[in-house]
Amino acid sequence: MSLSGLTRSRVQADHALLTPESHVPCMLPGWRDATLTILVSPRIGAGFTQFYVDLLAGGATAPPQDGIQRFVYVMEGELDADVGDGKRRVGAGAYIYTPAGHAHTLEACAPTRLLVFEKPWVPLGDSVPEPVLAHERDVVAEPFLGDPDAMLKTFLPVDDRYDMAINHFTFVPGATLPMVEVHVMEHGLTLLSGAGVYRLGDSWYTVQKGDSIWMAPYLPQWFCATGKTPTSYIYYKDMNRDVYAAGQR
Ligand code: UGY
Ligand code: MN
Repeated sequence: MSLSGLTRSRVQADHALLTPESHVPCMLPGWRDATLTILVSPRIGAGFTQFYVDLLAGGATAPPQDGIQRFVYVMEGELDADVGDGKRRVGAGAYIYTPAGHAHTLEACAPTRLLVFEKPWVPLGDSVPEPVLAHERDVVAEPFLGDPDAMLKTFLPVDDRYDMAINHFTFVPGATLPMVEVHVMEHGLTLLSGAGVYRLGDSWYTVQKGDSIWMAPYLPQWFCATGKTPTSYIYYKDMNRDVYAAGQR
């Protein structure tokens, strides 16, 4: 209960910081024993959607809308995932990508929290992406632009069948993004551990585990990890499509 009327959340035309004390869940048709908390969506001006799903044991996801691809990251709990080649039981750190129109089922065996990114698929010739069911521990981290204090894992194949990337950064305390980035791609991000300071446009925000951020194209952005333990975040960006096709905001 807030008696102060204060929140760390901020919503601007070109970015948003969405902190847990201001989250409001909703129920949507087709989801079983599931509560959704929609963080980023076309309603804020984004070209993608980012949301939490809290499933009770026995709960299940609904299929995405037509033409929408989906990336699911398991934050907590356990579920049975079937992306077309039989059921597999997976836990925290597992992730699932399904191309638009690809049938799949995700059923929780215990209370489970998912972070989901969805994006309208932008076709490119005849190429079609493959579904992915994998675990973050099996992805090799690479130093970001040569900096071993900022390690990056790339969860999806980096080829032009895929029009989006989901990546995972781990920064040691004091590590930073090496420059203030300004780029055409859009981001959605959730901090999975630790804390830091995020520059978004001309504002600097203290951020911590559980916070989510939307960054519009061209938003100046920079990050510095603080605290005494590593900071990690997972983030979305659009890629591999020419700007006319990708500019669907
Ligand atoms: O991939 C990226 O653009 C990434 N370095 N941006 C970010 O973490 N804000
Ligand atoms: Mn960036």
